[in-house]
Amino acid sequence: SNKSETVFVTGGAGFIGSALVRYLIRETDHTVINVDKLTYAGHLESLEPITDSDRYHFVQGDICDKEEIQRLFDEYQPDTVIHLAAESHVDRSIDGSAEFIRTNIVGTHNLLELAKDYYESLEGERKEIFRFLHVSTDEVYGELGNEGFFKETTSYDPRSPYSASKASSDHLARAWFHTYDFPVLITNCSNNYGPYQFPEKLIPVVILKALQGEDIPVYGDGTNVRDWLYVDDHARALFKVAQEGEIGETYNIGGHNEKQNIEVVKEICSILDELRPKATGHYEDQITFVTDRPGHDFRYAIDASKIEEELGWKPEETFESGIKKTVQWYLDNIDWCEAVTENNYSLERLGTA
Ligand code: NAD
Ligand code: TDX
Repeated sequence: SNKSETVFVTGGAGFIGSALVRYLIRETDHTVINVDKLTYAGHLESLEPITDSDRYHFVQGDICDKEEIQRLFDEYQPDTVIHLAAESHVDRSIDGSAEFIRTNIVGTHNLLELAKDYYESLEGERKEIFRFLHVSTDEVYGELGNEGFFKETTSYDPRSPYSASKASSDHLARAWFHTYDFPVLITNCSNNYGPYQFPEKLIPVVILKALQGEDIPVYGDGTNVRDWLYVDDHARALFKVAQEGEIGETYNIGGHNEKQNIEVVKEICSILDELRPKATGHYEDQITFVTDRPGHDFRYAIDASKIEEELGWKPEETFESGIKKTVQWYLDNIDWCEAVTENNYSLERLGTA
């Protein structure tokens, strides 16, 4: 629809959520309500490029908080909900799963319940256009061997506390569609990379460790395969599914960029050799093979033909161009990295508390 709508985004201060919010403010005339708890992974600095827009509103809130979320639906009357808030890091889920259960499962359940109540209170066209997009991951499908791709019909087989919690939330979202006719859509996307990714995920870890002259940690033998998608391509796909997807359907999103971890790491090292040469030696010399992640999924690969054929989406960025842009972004934004990793981060500093 071309009419101006209100989009309620959860987790909009995170990596993908902030890319989506920046996209919505820049490329559409929709109003955006960004509800984010600001955990260690949420940073208002990532929204600075659009914070001045009068179509952008930030609320610090927890998706598990019933009264607050209900109040926000009543106050802002959204037309679309795009739910990204989650605990997202596999290694953290292995060290402690409680927050993953709380936010990803209990929080999603709470949001579904309150969004359904709100939806049922709508009438006429407002009710017809309402949609709830639940944003998920390819990790719910488990791991692949050397062959094959995840399709929307692939059986769920999550193997980490993180992916098990996401699988659970996907099942809840799907149940709300079948049981209550609540207008849910689900997306399952492969590994994202790009600007503003928190320095705990592989690509920013490699860039920052390399620049700091530290060991670059590669789990196991580095042959595990991930399918990489530039984050802005994901943001565009999410908006397209929210607008044009068929209610009750699931869409896999991926970039056809399968790479072994070691290939990715070496590619980043060689880009850095070019952009920021070391006085002696090469960044590759810092690569260190470390103890493997427990239950480390071997390979992920997405078959994205459904979203490509039915909705006409396809990635714009190649891995080669996207990874260069990403490395350059981290070189230019070391201050963002310092801000998001410091503990005394203050809301007042950004004037949006
Ligand atoms: P992220 O960790 O960078 O951001 C998560 C955001 O959610 C943070 O801003 C955090 O403050 C917020 N949040 C956490 N708990 C909350 C709560 N209880 N209430 C409100 N806000 C809360 O994650 P990301 O990488 O941007 O991922 C976003 C979503 O996309 C997640 O649902 C994730 O499972 C999914 N996903 C991620 C990838 C990827 O490669 N990063 C791939 C596919 C799907
Ligand atoms: O230091 C590292 N060394 C390393 O070899 C890190 C942090 C990771 N790895 C490996 C593990 C994985 O095979 O690199 C690969 C990518 O690791 P992560 O960046 O932690 O991502 P992954 O575990 O694949 O999960 C990501 O993609 C799917 C996101 O974190 C999830 O939120 C998303 O659902």
